[in-house]
Amino acid sequence: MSNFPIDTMSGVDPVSIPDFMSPEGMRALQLTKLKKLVKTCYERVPLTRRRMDEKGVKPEDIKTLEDIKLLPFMMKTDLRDEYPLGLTAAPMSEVVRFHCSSGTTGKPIVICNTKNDIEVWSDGVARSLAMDGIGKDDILQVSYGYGLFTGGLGLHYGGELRGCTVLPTSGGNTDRQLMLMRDLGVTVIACTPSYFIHLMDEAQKKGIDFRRDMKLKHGIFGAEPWTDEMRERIECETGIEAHDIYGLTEISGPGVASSCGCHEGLHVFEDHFYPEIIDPDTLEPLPDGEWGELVFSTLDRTGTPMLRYRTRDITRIIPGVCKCGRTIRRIDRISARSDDMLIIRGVNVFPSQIEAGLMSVDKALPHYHIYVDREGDLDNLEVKIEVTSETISDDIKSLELLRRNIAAAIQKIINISIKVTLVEPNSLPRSEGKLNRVTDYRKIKK
Ligand code: DLL
Repeated sequence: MSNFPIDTMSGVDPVSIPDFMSPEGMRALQLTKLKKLVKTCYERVPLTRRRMDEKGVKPEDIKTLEDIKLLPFMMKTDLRDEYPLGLTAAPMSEVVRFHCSSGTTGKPIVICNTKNDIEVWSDGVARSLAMDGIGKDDILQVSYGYGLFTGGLGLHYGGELRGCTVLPTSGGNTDRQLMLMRDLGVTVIACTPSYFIHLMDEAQKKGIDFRRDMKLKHGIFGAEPWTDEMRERIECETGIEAHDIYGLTEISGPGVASSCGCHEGLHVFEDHFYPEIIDPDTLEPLPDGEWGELVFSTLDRTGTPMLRYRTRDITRIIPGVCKCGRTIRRIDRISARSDDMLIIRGVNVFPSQIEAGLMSVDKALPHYHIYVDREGDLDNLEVKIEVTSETISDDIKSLELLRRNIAAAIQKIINISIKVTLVEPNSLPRSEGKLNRVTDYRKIKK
């Protein structure tokens, strides 16, 4: 994008210049863009206008960035209620592409992308790739699904903008994915972490060794929660560097935030996407460092602009400056969505806590599924975990010891008793896209 008050910075890749802006320069830029966004939404989105009128706020009342708290929030339910195009701010002649996200229930939501929006989005992806040292000498295999889901096309356009050679395999057909990865000397793969683990398993079955047979150096993983423990496991077994990329359809797609080589949180491309952390109960903004719900305002989007969109994702803004020298703020790894929280016997449990516990035990494979049920008044939590075929044929005593070790590692984190069951390899569900790791029979039985 060209609208930054910095023209050159020696030694910095031009696409990354905004990542190093002075905080004061960034705040000034954000305020200018926020004022414009509020005006556009007020003038063109009837729902926002109505809500601002109800609160007695006019666009002119936004004089500082802190004034954002005067503005109403937007939520996924608004996009559903206004389905399909009620929140669109641009004429349809300017919309070049729709994307949709379905969620678990009801109608999908529709997001309109103008040419400008695709450029903003691709800029976020290209800057994510640049942050990871990926560029024109890289071959990028995009194994996220292409279509209404933003993963495939997002990485595709951003990869091309970055100058990579893109291999658009989309999801599925694992044998072909591995064959092309090896034969074309792919250096970067972009897919969900769970699909990459599936590729690792299938490669192992075929006698393919990532270090020996592949040129793969980086994984651009996102679209679902995953843990640092999972990252370490992937890196240790394949020798690649695993990066975290975050985003959502409503705000553009992948490339809203991305991890750098320090792997201490994800830098938000805050010249495009203004982040806030709020207390989901009081809706009050929280100071840096405190965990809460992530809220975004899209500072540059014109098709379906979002003002204070509540993502439901739980994180915090990491205080302080990153060792990589980037000044754009960081959010912590998105380990949970408030919607994913399980309440077990009154205790809040997130699937990522279970993953962190089980990944700390050797021999536990990264394939698990969580089952929740209720007997009478008591909630039961069971975790089924795959182990290798060699392990499953161990004597009963060793298996029982392993089972207990895993249960203890998880219980140490979540503080409630659970049932752990070891199962054979390949017996739990796999997914080409986002993997659902929880079956809550309490909801199904309702
Ligand atoms: O998942 C966009 C995307 C595609 C991001 C490819 C990264 C890579 P949606 O389908 O709208 O968009 O789902 C958005 O997925 O609110 C988070 O809950 C979750 N999510 C996305 N990235 C991450 C991540 C895409 N890196 C929802 N870590 C978001 C944890 C993530 N959760």
